[in-house]
Amino acid sequence: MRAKTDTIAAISTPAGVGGIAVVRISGSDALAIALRHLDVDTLEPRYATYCHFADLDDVVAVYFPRGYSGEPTVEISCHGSRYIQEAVMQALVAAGARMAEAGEFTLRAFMHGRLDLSQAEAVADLIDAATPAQHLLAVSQLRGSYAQELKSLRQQLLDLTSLLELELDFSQEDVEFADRSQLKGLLSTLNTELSRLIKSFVAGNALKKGVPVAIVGAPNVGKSTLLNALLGDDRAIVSDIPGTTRDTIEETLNIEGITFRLVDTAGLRHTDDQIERLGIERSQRAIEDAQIVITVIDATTCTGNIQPVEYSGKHSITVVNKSDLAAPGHSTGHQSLIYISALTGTGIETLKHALHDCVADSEAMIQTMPLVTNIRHHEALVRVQDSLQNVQDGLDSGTPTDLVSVDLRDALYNLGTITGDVANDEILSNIFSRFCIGK
Ligand SMILES: Nc1nc2c(ncn2[C@@H]2O[C@H](COP(=O)(O)OP(=O)(O)OP(=O)(O)O)[C@@H](O)[C@H]2O)c(=O)[nH]1
Ligand SMILES: [Mg+2]
Repeated sequence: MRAKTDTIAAISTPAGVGGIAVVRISGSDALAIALRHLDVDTLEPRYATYCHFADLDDVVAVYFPRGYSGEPTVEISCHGSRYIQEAVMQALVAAGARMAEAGEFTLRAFMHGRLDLSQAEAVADLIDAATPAQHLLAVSQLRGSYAQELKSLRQQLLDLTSLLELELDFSQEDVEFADRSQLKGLLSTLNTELSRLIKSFVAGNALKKGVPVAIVGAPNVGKSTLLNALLGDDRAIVSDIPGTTRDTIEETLNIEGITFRLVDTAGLRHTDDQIERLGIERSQRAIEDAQIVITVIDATTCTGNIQPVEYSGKHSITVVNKSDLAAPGHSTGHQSLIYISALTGTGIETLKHALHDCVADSEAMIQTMPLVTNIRHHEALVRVQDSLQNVQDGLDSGTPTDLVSVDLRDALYNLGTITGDVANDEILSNIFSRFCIGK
C-alpha cells in the first residue's frame, strides 16, 4: 500500500438516496479544490459556511486544517440525491481530487500518527458494532487504553533489549554486564501481562462475535424446540421422531445487549446410522467450541434424582424440559437446574437470564481493562510470548547474548505489528481494505 499524499475525495455517507450526503476531501489541496466549486472566497477553519456548490446545490462546507485524516480536510454536506452526489464527486475529480480507496481516510490518520493501528481497527469495529457490548469494546479500544497497555509492553521490551545489547557492546571483554536478575524480573512481569491479554481474547472475541452456546442432550428431549423458543421463531425442524436433527444449526440471539451464537445439535446416542453419526461428531465439536453448554434433560423420561451436567472449563447449564408433562412435585431436583417447557415457554426467560449471567463478568471486564478482540492481535501476542519464552530459555541455559537478543527483536517486531510500529504493505492493505469507502 503506497503512502499517498495526493488529495482524495469520497462520499462518506452510505450509498443511496438520503436527506443529506457528506462528501469528504482530504489532502494538501483539499481547500483549493473545494473552493474551485464553491461561491465563497475562502472557508474559515472549523466554521460551517452556507454556500453554493457550482450551480448544483446549496451546501454547508466546513474546513478543518487538520481533520480526521490528520490532513487539511473539507467536508461538504449536500442534498442526498444520487445525481447530486455523483455530480459533486465528478466536479471534485475534475478539479484534481482522486476518488478515495476503502479506508483511506483512516489509513492517512494512521500514517499521520493520529491513531495507532489497533485504534484504526477499532474504528472499523465501531462502524460494525450492532450491540451495546460490541460498541463498548470498540469505543474502549479506540479511546486508547489498549494502545496504552501495548505501548507500555513495548517500552518494557525496549528496556530489556537495551540492557542486553549493552552487554553485547562489551562482548569482547567477555563480561556479563546486564544484571541477570533484573532481566528475569522484567521478563516475568512482561509474561504476566501478556498472558492476561492473551487469555482475554476468549471473552473479548465472544463478546464481539457472539458467545458460542451448544444445546446438547439425548435425542427427542426437545433441543430444537428449545432453540425455536429462545429465538421466538420456527427455525429448526421439530418432531417426535428421535434423531430429527442431523446437522448442527446455528442462529444468533441478543440477550440484554450481548450476542449469543446458539448451536442446536444432533441428539447424542449410539447409532449405526452413518449420517446420524456424522451429526453426532459435529455435536461433539460444538461442545468443544462452546463457551456455554446447555444440557437438555427430558422430565418425562428421567428417573430418580436429576443431577446437573458439568462440562469442565465451560459454563454449564442444565435444563429440565417438558416440565409441563412432568408429574407435580417433580420439580424438586437440584437447585441449579432450570425447569422449562420449550413448548409452552415456561422458564425461557429464566434461562435467558442464566445465559446472560454467564458472561456478565466479561461484560464488566470491558469497563475495567482492555480485552483483546482481534484475532490478528491474539496471534501476534502469542508469537511475542513464544519469543520471550525463547529469551527465558536462552538466559537459563547461558546462550550467547547475541542469540538471545535476536529473540527479543522478534518479540518487539511482533508487538509492533499490532500497533503499527512495524507495518508492512500486506498488513495495512489487509486491514484497510475491510473498511468502507469514505471512512
Ligand atoms: N409437551 C412438551 N413437548 C415437548 C416440549 N419440548 C419438545 N417437545 C416435543 O418433543 C418432541 C421432540 O422435540 P425436538 O425439539 O424435535 O427434540 P430434539 O431434542 O431436537 O430431538 P432430536 O433432534 O431428535 O435430537 C417433539 O414432539 C416436541 O413437540 C415441551 O416442553 N413440552
Ligand atoms: Mg432436534
